[in-house]
Amino acid sequence: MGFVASHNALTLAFEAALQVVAPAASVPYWDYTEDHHLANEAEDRLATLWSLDVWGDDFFGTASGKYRTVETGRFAYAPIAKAAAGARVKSPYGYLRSPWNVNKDPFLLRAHSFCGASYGWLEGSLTTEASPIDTAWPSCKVHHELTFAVDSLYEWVWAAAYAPHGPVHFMIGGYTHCGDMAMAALHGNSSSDDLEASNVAKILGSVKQRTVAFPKTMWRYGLVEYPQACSDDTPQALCHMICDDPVSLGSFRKFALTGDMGENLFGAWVARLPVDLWGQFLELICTTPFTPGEQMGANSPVDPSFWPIHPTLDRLLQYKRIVKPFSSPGWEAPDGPTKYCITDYDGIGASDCKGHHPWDVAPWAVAVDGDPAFVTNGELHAMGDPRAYALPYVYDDFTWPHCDAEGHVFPPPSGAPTPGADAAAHKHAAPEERDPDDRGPPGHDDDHGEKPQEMGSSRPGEAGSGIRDPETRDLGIEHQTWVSD
Ligand SMILES: [Cu+2]
Repeated sequence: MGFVASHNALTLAFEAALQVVAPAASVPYWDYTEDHHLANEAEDRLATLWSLDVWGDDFFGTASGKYRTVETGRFAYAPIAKAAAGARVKSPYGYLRSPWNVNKDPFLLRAHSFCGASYGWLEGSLTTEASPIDTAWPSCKVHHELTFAVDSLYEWVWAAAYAPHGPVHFMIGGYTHCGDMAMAALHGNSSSDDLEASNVAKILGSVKQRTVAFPKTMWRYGLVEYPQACSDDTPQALCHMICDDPVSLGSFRKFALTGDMGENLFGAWVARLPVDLWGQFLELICTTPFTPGEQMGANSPVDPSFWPIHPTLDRLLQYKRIVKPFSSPGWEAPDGPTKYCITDYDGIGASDCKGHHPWDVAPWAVAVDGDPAFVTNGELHAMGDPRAYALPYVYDDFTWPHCDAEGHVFPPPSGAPTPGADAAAHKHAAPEERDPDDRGPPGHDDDHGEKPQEMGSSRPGEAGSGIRDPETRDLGIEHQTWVSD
C-alpha cells in the first residue's frame, strides 16, 4: 500500500538532487500507454515497441549484443556500482543488485525478453491474481479501467502495482544467460507421451517467461540459496543458485514441483512432468545462471528508464482525484481484511510490511513549505491531492488523446475542483506520536507486478514517449501470449 506514496517521495528526492546541478530540471513522466497505442497498430508489435523513440540514443538508449548493454547514446555503458565493504545486501559479484541477481557484467542490462521468449500482447487485467503471462505492456484500456472502474483507494493502489505498470519494468528488464535451456532432452528421455515434441516449444516458452519470478521466489521461500560471493574471476556460468542436491532431495523436489508451488514457479505443465525427469529438470534450473535485467529488482533505479514510470501513475491518480474521486478514500480495505503488502516471505511476521502503512515515514525527505521534511505515506498521499497543491510540482496536462482515439475516453477536467472532498479521510499520527525508528524502507518493493507467489498466499515538462507517426490500421493479428525473438 505504500507503493505510490513511497515512489513519490523517492522521485521527489531524485528531482531535488537533479536540481542541485540543473535547477530548471524536473523528472518527466512517460505515458507508456502511448507506446502500446503505437505498437498495437504495427505488424510486429514487440519489434515496434522496442524501436520507438524512447529507446533511441537521445532517450534511454538501445540495449544490444550478447550482454544486452546500452552501447551508444548518453547512457552508454552506464556502470553498476559495487556495494560498500560490509554491505548487508549485495549481489554475489558484489554489485548493488539483489542477492539473487548473479549478473557478472558491470554495466546496465536490459534484456527486453526472457531467455529469448517475450511477453506478448494480451490485454492486461486489473486483478492482482493475474499471472504475468496474462499481462502485457500497459494499455489505455487498463489505465481507463483503473481510473473509472475502481472506487476505493485501497483497490486502486493494489491494482496499480500490477497490470497498469508492472510489465513496463519486467518487459524492459527481462532475463539473459539462460544456457541452452535444453529441455528437449527431457522429451528425449521422457517415458510419457505427455511431453510431445509439439509441446516442448510451448513448455520452453512457459519456463523462460517464468524467470520473471522463480529465481527470486525460490530464494525468498528458502528453497535455494545464492552464493555469498563469486570472485571477479568466477565465470558467469559457475555463479548460479544453489540447490541442496536436487537429484536426491525428494522433499525439495516434491515441494518445488507439485501443487500450487510447482504451478506458480514453473507453470501447470509440471504436473505432467514424469517423476523420473524431476531431478533432471531441477538440475537444469539449479545450474543455470539466470541473469535479470536491472528493472527486475530493487536496483531498477540505476536504469534511467525507471524514473519516468511511476510519475505516470501519480499523474493518473491526480487526474482521478479530480474527475472521479474515490468513494472509499481511506487506506483500509472497504470490504474484508486490509493487507499492506503481499506476504511475509520469512513467514514469521518480522517485516510487518514496514513502509506500507499510512503512518510509516517515507525514508526520503521531501520539501514541505520549502524545507526538507520526513513525512508519512498518508501525509504524502494527502499532499498529492491536486486540490491540496502541497507538493513542489504540478502536472501540466491531463489529456490522453491517443486513448480517446481508441475509444477509452479521458474527459478533460472541467471547472474548479471541490476542495478537500477526500482529504478528510487521511488523518495520521502527528510527528511527535511517531516512532522515530520507524523509517525502514518499504518491504519487497521490487516485485514490479509479477504474480504474488502466494503459498496459501508534469511533472512540469515533457511528457510521453516521443513523437511518432501513428498509422492507424488494423492488421487483424491475433493476440498472443508470447513469441520467440
Ligand atoms: Cu514500479
